Amino acid sequence: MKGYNVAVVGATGAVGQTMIKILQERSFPVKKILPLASARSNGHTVDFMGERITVEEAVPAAFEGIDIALFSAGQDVSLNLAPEAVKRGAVVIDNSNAFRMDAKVPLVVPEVNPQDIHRHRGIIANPNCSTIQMVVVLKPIHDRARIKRVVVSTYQAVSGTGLDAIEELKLQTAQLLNGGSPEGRVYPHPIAFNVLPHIDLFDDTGYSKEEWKMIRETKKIMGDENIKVTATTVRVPVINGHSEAVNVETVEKLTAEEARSILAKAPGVKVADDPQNKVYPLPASVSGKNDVFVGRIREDFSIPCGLNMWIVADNLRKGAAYNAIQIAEYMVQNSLI
Ligand code: NAP
Ligand code: 12T
Repeated sequence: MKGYNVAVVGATGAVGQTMIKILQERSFPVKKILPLASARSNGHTVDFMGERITVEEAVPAAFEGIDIALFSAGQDVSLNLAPEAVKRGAVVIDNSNAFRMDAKVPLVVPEVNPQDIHRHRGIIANPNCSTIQMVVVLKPIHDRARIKRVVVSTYQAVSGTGLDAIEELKLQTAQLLNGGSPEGRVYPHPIAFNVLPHIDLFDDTGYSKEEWKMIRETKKIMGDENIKVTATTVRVPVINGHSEAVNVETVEKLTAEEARSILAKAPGVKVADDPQNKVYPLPASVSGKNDVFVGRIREDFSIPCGLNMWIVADNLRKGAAYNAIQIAEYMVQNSLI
C-alpha cells in the first residue's frame, strides 16, 4: 500500500498528541511522520510506532515533501504556515478557526458532508469541537424530519483549551482542597469547583465567538442556511469530554422512540439511553472513545414537534484529532491524495 509523509503541526499539544496516537491506532499508511511545534520544543521527542522522533520547528521549508499536514497549533500558526504547506504540495487539514467560514474552504464532518472534501483547493477545515459532535446527531434527524430550530447549551471540558488549562484545573482543585484561593491564569476566573459562561471572546452582540462558531458552522456543514441555531457555551471543571443539552424543533413529527431508532443506525453515533437503569452518556465514560454518544432522548411536550437530547463526545478525538484523521482516511480511500 502507498505510504504518505504526514506532518503534525502542534505535535506537543493536547490535540497533536492525540493525532499521533490515533494515526497509530488506525494504522494510517504513514511513510514518514514529521512532528512540528514551536522553537520552545527544541530537543523534545515523540514516540511513533516504537520509534523516538525528534520534534522540529514549524517553518515553511519543513513542509518540503509532505503529503498531508495536520495543523493544530492555533489560528496564527495556521494563517502563516498553511499556505506555505499548500505551496509545497501538501494537503492541509486545519483544526483552527482560521479558514472555517471561508466559502472556498470545505468544512467537513465525514458522517455529514464528506462530498465537500472533493472541492478542496489545498486546505480542508475541521469544525469546532462543540459543533462536530452536535451535527453528527442532527444530520440523521434533519434527513428524516427537517430541523427548523436548534437550542443548545454546552458543558465543555478544559482539555478543549489545551494542556495549560488541564494543568490549571488540577492545580486549582488541589489549592482549593488545601484551603488556598487560586486565581485564574488561563481562564478569567477560577475553573475548579466553578462554571464559566464564557468560552473564547465576546463581541458586541453579547454572544461569545464559540457561540457564533456553533451557529455558523452548523449551517455550513449541514448545507442549509435555513436551520435556526442559538447557543450558550459554558466551561465546566471536567478534564475531557464535552456535553451538550440540545433542543430540536422539526417540521415532521418524530417520537422519542423513532428518534432513538434513527440514531441507533446513524454512522458514528452510539445511543446510550436507559435512564431508569442510570444509563446516559457521561464525559468520564466516553473519554478515549471515537464515537458520539446520545441519551436522554425525549419529546419536548411544550411544542408539537420537539425533541430533547444529551450529546457527549471526546472533544480531543471526535471534536478534533479523530475527525481530522477521518478526513485524511476519506482522501486516501477515494484516491484524492
Ligand atoms: P495546546 O495543548 O496548548 O498545544 C499547542 C500546540 O501548538 C503545541 O504543540 C505548541 O508547541 C504549538 N504551537 C504554539 N505556538 C506555536 C508556534 N508559533 N509555532 C509552532 N507551533 C506552535 O493546545 P491544543 O489544545 O492542542 O490546541 C491547539 C489548537 O488546535 C488550538 O489553538 C485550536 O486552534 C485548535 N483546536 C481545535 C479544536 C477543535 O475544535 N477542532 C479543539 C481544540 C483545539 P510548543 O509545545 O512548542 O509550544
Ligand atoms: N476557544 O477550535 O477553549 O475554535 O475549548 C476550540 C476550543 C476554540 C476552536 C476552547 C476554543 C476552539 C476552544
